[in-house]
Amino acid sequence: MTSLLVIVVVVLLGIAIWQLTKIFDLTQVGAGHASEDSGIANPRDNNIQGYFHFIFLGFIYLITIFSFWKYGSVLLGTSASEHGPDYDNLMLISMVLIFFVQTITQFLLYYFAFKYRGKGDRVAFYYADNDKLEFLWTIIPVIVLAGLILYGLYAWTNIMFIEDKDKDALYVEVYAKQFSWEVRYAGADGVLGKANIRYIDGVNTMGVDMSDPYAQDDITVNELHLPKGRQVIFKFRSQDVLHSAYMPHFRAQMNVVPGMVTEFAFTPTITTHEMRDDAGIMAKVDKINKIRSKRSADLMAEGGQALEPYIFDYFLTCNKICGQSHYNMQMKLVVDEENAFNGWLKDKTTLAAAIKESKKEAAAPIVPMGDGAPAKPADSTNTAATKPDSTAVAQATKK
Ligand SMILES: [Cu+2]
Repeated sequence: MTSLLVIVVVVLLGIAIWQLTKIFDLTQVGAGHASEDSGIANPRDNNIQGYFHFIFLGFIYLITIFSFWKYGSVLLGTSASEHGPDYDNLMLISMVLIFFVQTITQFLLYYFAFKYRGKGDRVAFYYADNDKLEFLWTIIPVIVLAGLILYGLYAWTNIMFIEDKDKDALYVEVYAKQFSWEVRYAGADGVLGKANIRYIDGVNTMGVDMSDPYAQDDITVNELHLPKGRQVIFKFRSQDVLHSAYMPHFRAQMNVVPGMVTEFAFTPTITTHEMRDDAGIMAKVDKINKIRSKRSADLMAEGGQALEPYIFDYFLTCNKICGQSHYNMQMKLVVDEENAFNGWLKDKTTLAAAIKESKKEAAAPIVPMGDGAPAKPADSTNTAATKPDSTAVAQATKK
């Protein structure tokens, strides 16, 4: 670190000395020493600079086209939530507008810089003002921006306004901590029991207040399952630092803030299975698997094991740099048909039962199984089993 600082200081010192010599050169102007490299632009310099503007303009256009061609495929594909198309529309309109305006204004900027480059004894033309022009270039952006902002506000309120539309919304708590997620379902009563960090104890890793009657049927898991076509109201809590729950396929993101509950709601519209047949997703999966098979070949050449092919799954990921392992803070997200979802949830043990079980286990002497390993609960997605869910997605992005 110290040597880096020394290098930076030496470089800065070098630049300072170089600049000082330039100032010295400038003081010599008009003292009879003016030459080709005097630092004063001559007509030839002005011409070269004028053409450079056009080269730079071409560069901007080309890099834009190249980026669309090369990276267009990494944009978010089909949205899988009810509000998704509105969100995408707002994004598209804003981007098209920005793109259109910037293409024209950049051209004008560089064209005029070229057209009025220094030439002979041409001097700047003094032009005080033009009311009509000023009015036009004020009123057009005002109208366009006002329209965009109003439309944005309308879309934003529609997305962010949470109401239990069908009185049948699913309440889900998403709990963030360095560096994993946990999920709690409200159970049959549809109400999440109170929770506080002080109640964290053993298998009660989310600090649910077990004296609250509403908490008795709450279910904690570490894989997020959602039913298609039913509104899901999320309550976010954080145990430690600021996280951000990001579900890109659903166009959903909400900060997860320690000490408070944040909310978001959406209705999933495409199940995981349906999304796997989406053309855009299939292309992405193909691309990932091509990279994987190449990597597998290298690994096997080194005597390692081949990577498993990637299968698409939705995911919830942290979008706030929250610490060292932030990059791997992901959770698998599954969207099922309502029946399949209900079946999945029905099989889960409630937190109350898990606590009871763990107390019983703690009281009983440990009896090792045949292979010497302690007995494990059968259900691996229940948090009560304290087994981290390392999903395929988390593994796929880790490199
Ligand atoms: Cu995080």
